Amino acid sequence: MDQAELIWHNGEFVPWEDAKVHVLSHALHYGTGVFEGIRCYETERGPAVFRHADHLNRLAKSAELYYLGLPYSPEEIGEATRELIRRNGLGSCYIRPLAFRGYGSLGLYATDAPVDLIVAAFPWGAYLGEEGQKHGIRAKVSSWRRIGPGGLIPHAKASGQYLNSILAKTESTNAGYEEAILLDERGFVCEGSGENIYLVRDGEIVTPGHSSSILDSINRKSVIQIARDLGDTVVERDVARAELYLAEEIFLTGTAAELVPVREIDDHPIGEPGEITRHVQAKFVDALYGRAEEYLEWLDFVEVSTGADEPSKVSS
Ligand code: PPE
Repeated sequence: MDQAELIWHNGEFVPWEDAKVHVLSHALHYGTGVFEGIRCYETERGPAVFRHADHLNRLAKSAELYYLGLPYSPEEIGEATRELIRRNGLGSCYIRPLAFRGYGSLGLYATDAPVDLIVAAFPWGAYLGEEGQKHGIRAKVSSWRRIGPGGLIPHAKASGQYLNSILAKTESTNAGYEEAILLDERGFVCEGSGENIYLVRDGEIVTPGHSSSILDSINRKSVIQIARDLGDTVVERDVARAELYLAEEIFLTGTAAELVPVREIDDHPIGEPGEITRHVQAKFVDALYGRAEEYLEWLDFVEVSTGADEPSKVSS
């Protein structure tokens, strides 16, 4: 992976290679962590974090749902993140805050093990490839079902839950596909291993709703709003597996992946990205890079000193 200089660790900026934990940290054993995937984009007005507050609020909610008391408020984490981007001298980058139960005790009721918090920010390119963003990817419905609301909390972004995504992603990659699509416990379409899914059927955008075990996604909210603002109809409802094969267009969204069209699913051709996918993608990318006036409020600009107001040194 691409490294940066510093990582924020429990309130301190430490060198990348020194950001370490004890091997008996609780989260290593049980997956007791919650995290975020956030992106910052180099805009004309400098680096800007996309929907920063929404991501940090989701982090706080995920922590609460898994009984992890966050040692810092979303505002403090946001400030630390902006400072980390400045100190690392980053423009476009991926941001990974992680709160996890650290070293102190093992066992399942380990409330005396502290909750540690890190924020890392580093360069990370297109998750499913630039070709994928342009021409679409090949996906496969997984034999693994997405975790259900009866056993875990699909709405939350918790570390341990990702074993489910990893099983699906590994299966689809080993079978030669670029992404896995998981069905929910009922057998309806849920989402990708790290992205939400949308189909175009009879000219309307259809996407599974909150009762389909989807993550409470930030980009899904953005894309639904963008599509509606563009005049498209968006319907949130259960989606049957065969509808994937019958769809006119399919695309995925996620922070790491951004908006990625699907050109083939379970060996059924969908084709090159269609008209609706293209216009939503174009506006979405404009929003990410601060080129869409109407969505500027989604950006948290990182003030970077230009050095202009530093006293100039006059040589004698
Ligand atoms: N579903 C899952 C399971 C998921 O992990 C993500 C994000 C999404 C949907 C889309 O959510 P949002 O980013 O809020 O629109 N996946 C993150 C982690 C990916 C990884 O491989 O790590 C991400 O995209 O950052």
